[in-house]
Amino acid sequence: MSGIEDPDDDLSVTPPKQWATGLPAVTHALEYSLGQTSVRRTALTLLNINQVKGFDCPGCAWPEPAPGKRHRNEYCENGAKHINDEATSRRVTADFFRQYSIDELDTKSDYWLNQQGRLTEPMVKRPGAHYYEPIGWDEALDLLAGELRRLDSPDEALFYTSGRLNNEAAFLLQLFARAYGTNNLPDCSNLCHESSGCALNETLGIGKGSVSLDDIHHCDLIFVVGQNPGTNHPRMLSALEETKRNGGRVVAVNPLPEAGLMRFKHPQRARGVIGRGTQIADEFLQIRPGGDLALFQALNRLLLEAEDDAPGSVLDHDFVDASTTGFTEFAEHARKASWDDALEATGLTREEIERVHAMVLQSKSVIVCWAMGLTQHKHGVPTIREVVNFLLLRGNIGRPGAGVCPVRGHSNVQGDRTMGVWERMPQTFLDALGGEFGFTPPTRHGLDSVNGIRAMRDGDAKVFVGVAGNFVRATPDSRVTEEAMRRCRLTAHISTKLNRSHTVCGDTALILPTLGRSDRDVQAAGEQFITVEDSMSEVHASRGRLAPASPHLLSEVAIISRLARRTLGAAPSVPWEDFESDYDTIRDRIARVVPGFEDFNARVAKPGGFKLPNPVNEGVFPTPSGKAVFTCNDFTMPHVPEGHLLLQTLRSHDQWNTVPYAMNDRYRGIHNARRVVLVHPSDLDALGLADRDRVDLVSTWHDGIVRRAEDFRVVAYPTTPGSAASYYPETNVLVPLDSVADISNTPTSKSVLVRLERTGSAD
Ligand SMILES: Nc1nc2c(c(=O)[nH]1)N[C@H]1C(S)=C(S)[C@@H](COP(=O)(O)OP(=O)(O)OC[C@H]3O[C@@H](n4cnc5c(=O)[nH]c(N)nc54)[C@H](O)[C@@H]3O)O[C@H]1N2
Ligand SMILES: Nc1nc2c(c(=O)[nH]1)N[C@H]1C(S)=C(S)[C@@H](COP(=O)(O)OP(=O)(O)OC[C@H]3O[C@@H](n4cnc5c(=O)[nH]c(N)nc54)[C@H](O)[C@@H]3O)O[C@H]1N2
Ligand SMILES: [Mo]
Repeated sequence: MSGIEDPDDDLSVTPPKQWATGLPAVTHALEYSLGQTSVRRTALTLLNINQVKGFDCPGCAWPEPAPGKRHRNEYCENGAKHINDEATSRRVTADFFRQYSIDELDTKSDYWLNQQGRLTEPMVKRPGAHYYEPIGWDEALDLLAGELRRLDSPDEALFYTSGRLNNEAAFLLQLFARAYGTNNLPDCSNLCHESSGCALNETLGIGKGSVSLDDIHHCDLIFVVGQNPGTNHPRMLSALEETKRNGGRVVAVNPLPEAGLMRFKHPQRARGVIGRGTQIADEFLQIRPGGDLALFQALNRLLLEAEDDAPGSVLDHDFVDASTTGFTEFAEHARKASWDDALEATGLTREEIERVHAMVLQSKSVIVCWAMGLTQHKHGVPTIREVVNFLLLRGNIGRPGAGVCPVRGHSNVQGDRTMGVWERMPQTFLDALGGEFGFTPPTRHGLDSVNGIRAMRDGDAKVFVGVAGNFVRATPDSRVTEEAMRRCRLTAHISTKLNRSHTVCGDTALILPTLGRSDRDVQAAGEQFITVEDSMSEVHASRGRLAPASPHLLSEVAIISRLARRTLGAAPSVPWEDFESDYDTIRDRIARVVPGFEDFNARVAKPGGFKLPNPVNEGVFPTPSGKAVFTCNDFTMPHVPEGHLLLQTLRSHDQWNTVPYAMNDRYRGIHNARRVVLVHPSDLDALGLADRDRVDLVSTWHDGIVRRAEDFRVVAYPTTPGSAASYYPETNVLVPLDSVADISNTPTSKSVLVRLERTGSAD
């Protein structure tokens, strides 16, 4: 047996922390790492994270400082845990799969599956079999290629990827899918920042953020909205600390008083370890979930009224006149926004909003950062459009210290989109791709993640290929999704570690194990590096330094190239063999297809790499009118009937997306348990519940289906009254597949209507 047990569910609760990081963070990271691998491997991985000649931290997409300014330990607690989870010395071998049937593996927790270690050789589950068995690479890839060729239409295949994939492999994946004949490239962005992309593309003409690290350091005011940086982007706290040192101020907007938003102790500075740390938020707005559109609309109305009182002193008329359209309609609409609606939707007081308004008036340069707290709501797209209105009014876009900053999740999620991993790439990109490789890419939009599930459910998609993610656990309505996957003729996963997507199989299932970011990658032409793009459009090289987890692993580039060659044969003429042996040859092609990558190989060889041009910062808005667009946005707050709460599903401190690393959520004071639901004490009283009661979470949706997550423990917690919070992926079962954000089709993971059914009392 593997010797790894699921940790006991033994909940204990301590008061939420008022500050993030400091010495305990370093200790926690080392503890986890040493539990996974040797002292030597731990040291080697940690010394190479985010260094110029090392590898990019796969933890998140927050940028590194310029080469000369990097700390010798340019990583955070959670990045260190994440990389050592990959560098683990534990191995999943053919013996392991002989020991456990797939049904048995399916009863194991996400934690247990991940703790088994790195996958080491290709495995297959044949139709009707109950066990995975070893298979050679040639046979595995022939099998997959054969199924792809046998489909009636290329649109019956789905190619899912997470933003973990590097640029080179991402470029090849989308080239392969399109040469094969489909735009079915669902990705984790569909579940993540799609709302940001939709809103920013429409209003600014580019779906990315506009700020650099330097802008963050030198802005006067920064909003951190719907984001928990202490856990999910810890290095952002060093940036905010610098902002504060330079005299900037911070407004945090969140239903939860997250530790990292309050106070920060820098783990790599002496005063961070022993001192009181830096106060981060100058103003904390404890908002109702989904209330952000109303908040920014109220701020916009206040700005318009302030301009009425002192004409010419509040709005940036030169900018608005020269660089935007739609101001008049927007202003008329915003002036009608009612205070009653705003206060009801936000749960804030008028004084709080006016205080923040005064801070805005005192600030020349303003940045708004956000993450999942904005994107995963029904009106996520209009909310982000309203944020853009807010910034446009005072010309806070395209100049130093100002702009939009959607803080990305996966380390290369932005790069994958740049490389063409999107089911709706613009025609200009498809033309350039087809021109370069001599074929005509399909023009019909492909399926995104939610539509991909519907297609599998309905029998319209039959082959699922997943790269670098855990589709079954990342997606909503777990039961529906699992059923949909099981209907497939074939499911195949290119992965580093075991996860639930390997235990929920189609008739045939393949596990194709691959090199991780930290593994050395040697091909025919010698040692290779890959590239990634961070949240601020910086592209740089990443080189694995460790001996690969097994001699049987292939790189993602190699797997995709070999699969493509077998599936497509000679047509169209793509030099897949050259791509596999020398990644420079891929980058030469990227340079010819993707704007901004001219002379790619030469520029990425420089320490620190290069920054992609962002037209917005040159005052150019690539929208149809050539100007930034003001929009009119409305919202309907979800109706929360009596006895119900609005549940948000989020990350604990000890998990990386679908993978729990331990059972603790240290900053929120939750220990040794994940099946907990955080509820405001006043709601507990109203619902007749007591702290630590056992409950089932039952989601209510108008399709009448009862979705239930069983056996949770209630924890009294200072969240906004009326709302609740619980961890993903355990709660994905509650998110109805059809409950999605308008326009972006992103599941509303931060807005799930639930009631709590008491099943027992505190023990
Ligand atoms: N350690 C670690 N790092 C990670 C990840 C990880 O799992 N672990 N995941 C990576 C990925 S893919 C992503 S996308 C990012 C995610 O980064 P985050 O977006 O920080 O992740 P969540 O845990 O989903 O937290 C959402 C935050 O939004 C708040 N929130 C919820 N609803 C609302 C609302 O309506 N309004 C406002 N203003 N706030 C709201 C929640 O209280 C919470 O603080 O992190 C990345 N980094
Ligand atoms: N309810 C709810 N659902 C959510 C969210 C939420 O907040 N609430 N957040 C959503 C968000 S923001 C995201 S981004 C998605 C995340 O969804 P995914 O990106 O699909 O999930 P991950 O957990 O990051 O995937 C983990 C797996 O990736 C594989 N892997 C890791 N590194 C590598 C590598 O280098 N190469 C390869 N080939 N494989 C690798 C390992 O096998 C590991 O088991 O989940 C979404 N789902
Ligand atoms: Mo994400």
